[in-house]
Amino acid sequence: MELWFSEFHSKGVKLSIRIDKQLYSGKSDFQRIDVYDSEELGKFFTLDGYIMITEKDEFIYHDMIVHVPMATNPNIENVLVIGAGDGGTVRELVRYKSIKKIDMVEIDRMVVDVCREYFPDSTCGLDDPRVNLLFEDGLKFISDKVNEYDLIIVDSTDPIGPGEGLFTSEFYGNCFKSLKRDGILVNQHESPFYDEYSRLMQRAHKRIREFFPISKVYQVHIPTYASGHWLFGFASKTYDPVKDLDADKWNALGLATRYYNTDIHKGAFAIPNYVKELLDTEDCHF
Ligand code: AG3
Repeated sequence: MELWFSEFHSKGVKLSIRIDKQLYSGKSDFQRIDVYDSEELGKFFTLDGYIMITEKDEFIYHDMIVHVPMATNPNIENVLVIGAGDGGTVRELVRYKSIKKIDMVEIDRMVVDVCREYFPDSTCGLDDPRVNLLFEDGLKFISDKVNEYDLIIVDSTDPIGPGEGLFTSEFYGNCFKSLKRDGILVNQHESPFYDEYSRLMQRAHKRIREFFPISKVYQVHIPTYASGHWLFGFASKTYDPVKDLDADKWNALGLATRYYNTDIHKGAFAIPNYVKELLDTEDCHF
């Protein structure tokens, strides 16, 4: 008998993955967590039925959420990571010797526990002495922080369920306040393609740009996310991610990466016309 995992990417489209077996299923206070093993994509885990990472393509997401801001400002020392319970984002951050402190705020301890067990290649950076792992609501955590961080990375779930607060104007305003005067905010920004997702990404962009003088999106190909076309948001107080990139400086660090390079960095900010229109439109009422 064949076993298949399916996730709807829109009402009429789904992605199905043949699985060898289900390795884990549990319910935390916040969400359902499932871990599967598959021949094609390796192990993968879902939250409330949505794929978060697969062993095969997680490097794309984590390279792009981390190395784009780190290459834009090589002087980043204090970082706040919100969400990111699988550890992949912190794994990439700890490769930078220049980083002094990483506060990682994940609402769901069970996600970290499960990932430590099934995805040790992702969680391996969490025990770095510079990492301060806190199990709290990111929205609450950030509310009293002022002028503290050089970089905030929001590696959240979709804005439905526990991730909802991390897409609100209140949260983005607090991010602005918590960042130093040349701070950068990067967030996972949903997909522009299917309507259900593109509405969420339009709304996120509209809210972020009310606070940040520089607010862009960049794109990335993630085969296991809806449509495979995903966006990250890059918002900042001073740095322009393309003009201020010092490619030679980042390349001199000698970090080996499987997806990111400084050409991809620049190219990722080249956005298709239909996405530009979605981002520029004023007539989305949220
Ligand atoms: N963070 C979740 C990205 C959003 C996925 N959404 C979806 N599949 N509908 C990924 C965690 C990686 N650290």
